Amino acid sequence: MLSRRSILLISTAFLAGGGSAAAAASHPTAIKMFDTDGDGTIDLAEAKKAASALFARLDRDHDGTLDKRELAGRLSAREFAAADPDHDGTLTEGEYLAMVEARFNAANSDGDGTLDAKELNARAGRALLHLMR
Ligand SMILES: [Ca+2]
Ligand SMILES: [Ca+2]
Ligand SMILES: [Ca+2]
Repeated sequence: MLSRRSILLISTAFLAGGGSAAAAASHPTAIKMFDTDGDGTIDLAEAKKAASALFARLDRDHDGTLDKRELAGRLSAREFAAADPDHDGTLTEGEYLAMVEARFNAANSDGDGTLDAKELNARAGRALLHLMR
């Protein structure tokens, strides 16, 4: 259990580009943070609500879009280009939430419409969490 947790910490820190490994350490806590209806899983509405709150927090100049500087390494250049179909160098909240929905669906490997702790712990689940906190 300890070694699996260590691997998770290392890979999460790697994905975050050297971001806070401590903040990403506990996925049961992540569920508690975002599970507003208290059913023990994250549904798409809960994921989008958290992502919207993060979007607002990251939008430092309050122009309603996120540029690469505001995203501060959350997305790779390739991910940014894929999320920015009009190539204007910024993401609207709609573009951001479309990416959240795609990552949510990728993470929901059993197709039941919600993410449990196991799904959030998987690679696709961790990629989703980068857009939520
Ligand atoms: Ca829930
Ligand atoms: Ca902005
Ligand atoms: Ca699921």
